[in-house]
Amino acid sequence: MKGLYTALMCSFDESGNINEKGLREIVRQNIDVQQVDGLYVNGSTGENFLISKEQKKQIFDIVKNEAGDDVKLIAQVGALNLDEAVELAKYATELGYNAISAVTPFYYKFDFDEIKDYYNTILDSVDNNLIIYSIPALTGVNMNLEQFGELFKNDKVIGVKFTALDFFLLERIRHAYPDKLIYSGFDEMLLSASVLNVDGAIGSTFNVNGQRARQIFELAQKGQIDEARDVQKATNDLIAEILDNGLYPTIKEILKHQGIDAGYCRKPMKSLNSEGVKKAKEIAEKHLK
Ligand code: SI3
Repeated sequence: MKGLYTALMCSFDESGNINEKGLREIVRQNIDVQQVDGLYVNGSTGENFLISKEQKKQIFDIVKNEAGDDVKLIAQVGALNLDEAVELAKYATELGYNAISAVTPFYYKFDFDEIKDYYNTILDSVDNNLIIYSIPALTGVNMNLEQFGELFKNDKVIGVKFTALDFFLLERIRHAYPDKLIYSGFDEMLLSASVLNVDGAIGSTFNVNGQRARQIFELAQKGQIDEARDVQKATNDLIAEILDNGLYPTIKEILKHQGIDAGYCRKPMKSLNSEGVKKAKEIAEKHLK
């Protein structure tokens, strides 16, 4: 399960329905062109928290059907409704997803016992392994080293997708739990995470910049830090402009510019106005030629 995973985008039509043709094209783009090792399905980038349970299942179906066994598939099933998370975990497992992942439960201020119960409840229901999805900036949930260790006591918790700025904690987790998988979550910090010996990365910008992500990761693994830094610089020049223009809508516009039917974002996320669309094309021309 090591390697680089795209946090997969989904294509929606203007009414918010899944655009199956577009989703299949995005899957193929990631497998055939970006050549990532796997896909992380229904994460933040997939606008998971804006869609219905039935749509989540539909996306799991389409992606598995398109990807087959070409790459590894991780199904993000985390939901505030624990019954839904369990149902999705079972669903994705039956489809053949290689692992599941679940965001830490958010919005209410759950204590750690509640968080632990959430993960163990999901895992008790399926014969599959789980990757914790930790993204404190969006969830407000900050777990410490000991709490990660508590969750890791369940053998089916095989790792963490670490989307956080606290690299002291990342380093501590790496050394305390060498057998658990750590995936870097911030694409702009991939080199720094790679130097700390993460096992892989999961990123939204890999939808359009996966090849550079691989270069950074592999150069760092070989100890070619100067070269890796150059590629990270080129990557961050791209990411800075994407973030400035609007993260997910800009990635979608770049995909469209490359001939992929990436569709619209789900409301309340807005799509780009004509100026934003123009800017997205310029970003693609400037950084992804
Ligand atoms: O679940 C997911 O879609 C992700 O893997 C998210 C991933 O960590 C991204 N984070 C968010 C909030 O989108 C990053 O790839 C991020 O977009 C990128 O580093 C730009 O900041």
